[in-house]
Amino acid sequence: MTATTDGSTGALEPRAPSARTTTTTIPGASGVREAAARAAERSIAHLLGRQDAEGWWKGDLETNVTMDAEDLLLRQFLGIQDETITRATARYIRGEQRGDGTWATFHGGPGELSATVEAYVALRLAGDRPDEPHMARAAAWVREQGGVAACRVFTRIWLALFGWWKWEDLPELPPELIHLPPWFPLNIYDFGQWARQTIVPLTIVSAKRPVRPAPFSLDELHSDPRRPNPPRPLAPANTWDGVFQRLDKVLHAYHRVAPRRLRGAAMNAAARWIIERQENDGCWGGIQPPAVYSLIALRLLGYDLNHPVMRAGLESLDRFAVWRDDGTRMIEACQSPVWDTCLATIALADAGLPPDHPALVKAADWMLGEQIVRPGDWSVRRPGLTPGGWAFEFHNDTYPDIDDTAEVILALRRVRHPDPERLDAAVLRGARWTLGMQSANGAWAAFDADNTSSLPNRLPFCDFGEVIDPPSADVTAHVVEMLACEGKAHHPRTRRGIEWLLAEQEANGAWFGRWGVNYVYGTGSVVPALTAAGLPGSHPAIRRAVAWLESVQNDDGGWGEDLRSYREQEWAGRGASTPSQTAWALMALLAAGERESMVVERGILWLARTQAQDGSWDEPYFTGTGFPWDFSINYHLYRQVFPLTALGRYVNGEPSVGALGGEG
Ligand code: R03
Repeated sequence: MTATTDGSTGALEPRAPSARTTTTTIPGASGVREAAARAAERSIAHLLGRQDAEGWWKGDLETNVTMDAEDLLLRQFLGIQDETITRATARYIRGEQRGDGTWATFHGGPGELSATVEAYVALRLAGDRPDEPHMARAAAWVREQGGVAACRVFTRIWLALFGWWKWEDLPELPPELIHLPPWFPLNIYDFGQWARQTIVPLTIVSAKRPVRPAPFSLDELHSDPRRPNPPRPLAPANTWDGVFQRLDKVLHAYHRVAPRRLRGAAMNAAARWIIERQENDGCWGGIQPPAVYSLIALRLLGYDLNHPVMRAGLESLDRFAVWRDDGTRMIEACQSPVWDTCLATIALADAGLPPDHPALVKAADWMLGEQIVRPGDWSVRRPGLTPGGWAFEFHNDTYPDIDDTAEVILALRRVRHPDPERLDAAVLRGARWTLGMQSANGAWAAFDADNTSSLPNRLPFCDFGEVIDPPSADVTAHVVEMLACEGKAHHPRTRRGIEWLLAEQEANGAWFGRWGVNYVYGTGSVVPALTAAGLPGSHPAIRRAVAWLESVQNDDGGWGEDLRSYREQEWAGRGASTPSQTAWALMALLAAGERESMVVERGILWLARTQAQDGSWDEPYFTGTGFPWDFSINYHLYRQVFPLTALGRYVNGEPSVGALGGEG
């Protein structure tokens, strides 16, 4: 796949994965081992140099310019524009535009309409004129793609706030939703936690239908300015889409006659729900969408910008801003310190750092302080379960996640902490919470148990990302690996998880990756888990996975997988080699007993060859997944921690199960 000058991809169909065919001369096993040891040493030094004084690691969480555009739109709506922020943010947005005038949602991706529209509007707010070449190119492309009318609902909500789109041409979100009990279809707990936290404030916005004066028109973004929203045909009445489209029409009619007291009471209940869930640092769930929509909703209910809730919320958003050396400001959709710290701890330990190394003890201390011991929204489905999970972010007590909890436990077990009883108690509590969060099908999801209703996806509002949180192979694998290391490989719940994983293996031998790209991530998560749980490398499922990984290794010895594999099967395992994905493949192959194979040696040499002098790796490609295809993440620490994990396990052998601690 060749990237052209503007970052877009020259080839749009899978080609031989690496454009360069390099013949790597294998320097003999000892040579490979030495190269791996040297690269690991340099990587250890690099990673240790990036640990915060408090003990955590946090890499930038890069996504796409809708985050930056929505920051400027929010400031415009609240009347809190700031010239310095506008200039630095606009500079970042301009820098992400490609030669064809579009913005994408991942490195090398195709132009994406909603991101391009939001970026265009943000630059107009920053003073860029429609007749400037970069703006005219963007607008022309937008019109070709169907204009604003073809954008996702979220984008059209942002435009409706300024009268650039009609509220009646948006799906209705009635605030009365808040009153639906947890057993009623489409109650807010049927939605994934991120969707729940976003929809509740949007029901207030949808009811209020605010319109701030638009500082300029956007006629140039409509394919036909005389018909900005050409009517779309209703789906047949006997289809789910048809049913929900008609329901939406009824809700629009209800909006016009809704009794003011009833609607007011519902909005106040929604406001209470929102305020109860604001975290100590002012954020909501540690992610951008609930924060921006909660601030708008509360403002519409009369909360002054100086109200403590509003001030804390705005300050929390400021902390999502990364001010970069080039004078640009990038907004993170979320922050990943817990995730980065546990992964860095595992990498350093598996690379041979002594378990009582000060950096590891400091990291363990910080992680222990992050354990969540109060109930969150997850307890609606698990009322009797004792809290004990970890979240992804600095402050997010309401929504611990199972993935982070499993990986934190695996990390803690690699550290010899001066207070072992404290560590044991925290691990035990976390493992019990995780066991209690198992879904009915035997697997684990990210934030909730049994969050699998098929109805939310059918709502006209839900046209972006995922809106439910079903179990996935990668999270289930991380849990199974953790339970095995805790001596629970034969626990009935662990066995159910293993059976589920074996049943989920794809025909080609891979596993799907929900929170990482994609089949290489899923397979790189599952194989180490199954072998940690006692499956031999000779198990047919493991052999099929090894065969698949060998079949998709690039000519240069690395592995890579383009995000297009979420859309087109032929991209499965195909793409330019990247450090994190090469590492995931190696972690699976090493766990499967392939240490001596040429395939592994070529992969190890690819990592050694592509490492920078300072011990780091570069990775412009996005290998993290927020929502398959719709929302991709470049976790900037992935390119450092996973290669070190793979190199460490190649040099030192697999972390031995059980020896890491935990009772039988
Ligand atoms: C692999 C790590 C462990 N994992 C944590 C994953 C966290 C991923 C970042 C979450 O950030 C989000 C950004 C979002 N955007 N839009 C939405 C959203 C959610 C999370 C969103 C989409 C649809 C709806 C509501 C919000 Br409805 C930018 C478990």
